[in-house]
Amino acid sequence: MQPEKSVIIDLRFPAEEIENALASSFPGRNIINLGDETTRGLDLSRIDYAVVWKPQADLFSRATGLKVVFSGGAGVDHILTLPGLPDLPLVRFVDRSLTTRMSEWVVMQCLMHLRQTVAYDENRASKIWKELSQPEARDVTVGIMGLGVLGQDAAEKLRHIGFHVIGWSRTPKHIAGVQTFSAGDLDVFLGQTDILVGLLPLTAETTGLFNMALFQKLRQTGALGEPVFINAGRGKSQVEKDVIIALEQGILKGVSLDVFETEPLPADSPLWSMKNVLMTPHAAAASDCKALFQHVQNQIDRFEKGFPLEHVVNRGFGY
Ligand code: NDP
Ligand code: OXD
Repeated sequence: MQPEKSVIIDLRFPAEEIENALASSFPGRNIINLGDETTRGLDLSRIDYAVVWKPQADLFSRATGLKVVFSGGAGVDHILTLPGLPDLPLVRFVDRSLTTRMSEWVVMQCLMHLRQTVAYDENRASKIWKELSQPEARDVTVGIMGLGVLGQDAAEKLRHIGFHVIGWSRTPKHIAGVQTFSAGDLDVFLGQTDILVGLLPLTAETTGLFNMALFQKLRQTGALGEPVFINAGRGKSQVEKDVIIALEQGILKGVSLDVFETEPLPADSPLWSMKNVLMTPHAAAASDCKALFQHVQNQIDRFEKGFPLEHVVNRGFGY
């Protein structure tokens, strides 16, 4: 019988989380956790699988026998640009826990803008007791750009709360209760959107997409007044200087950002202290290590039984 194949783990995640998860993952397999100093200098040339997130620079020149590369996250832009990335199947992370976390974040941000959290916080700081006008979720249209795994789940949950939800994606979609638009109909989609949610991968087409010209096309007369921009896809899809000017000029009423052009966000970015900016440090939907390793194990099992891998990245499209 063939010995069980080994798996390289090369993840810039908290070491303790990786170790805890590895304790009960990949039964019967030899695991080489490159976060462990004792693996330094090991021969990796005969290892079949690697699970990576911001891997070591020489990983692919050492691990020359890989058959599949697994991304530690849902997004793969950081892997596709790695020097020496072999021409192998690249599988991204798709999992209930990650999807649920992202929808929680998106729903929370939409509700915070709907319920005017920033304005009430300001009033509280000045001890002002004043009720503000209260639009209903159904009066507000949330437009989601990116109707993949994350966009579709967020759409369903926002709809459940009562928001009117529309969505935009590269190829046409049919989603119950959600009016959908495809690439060519972007302007029509934007013109109906009060809260814009970005859940797009970073590709050549989506780089710099959230810019002033786009913000100006959002509905300016919705139930919230000016529109709101929310982004948890990738920071390089937004032009931050345009976000700042749009906020200053009242083209945008508020923003929620989890991702930034440069991460960590530089200390001199005006976004840190601007009114109506809610932000989190690329923490909308972290990968749960245990769930990640289970997903990798499932895909390896499929691969070794001769079934097609799932969630394989299309390198031509870049996601
Ligand atoms: P999917 O691949 O499932 O979905 C991507 C969606 O974007 C699809 O609907 C796709 O269209 C659409 N899309 C891609 N390119 C274009 C384009 N040029 N024009 C219009 N639509 C486009 O990805 P996920 O939903 O799983 O994840 C989305 C992104 O979220 C990830 O790539 C990652 O960058 C980010 N992310 C961020 C996290 C965080 O913590 N902030 C955590 C996890 C992910 P189509 O359906 O037609 O293919
Ligand atoms: C991801 C991320 O892509 O956390 O999974 O950004």
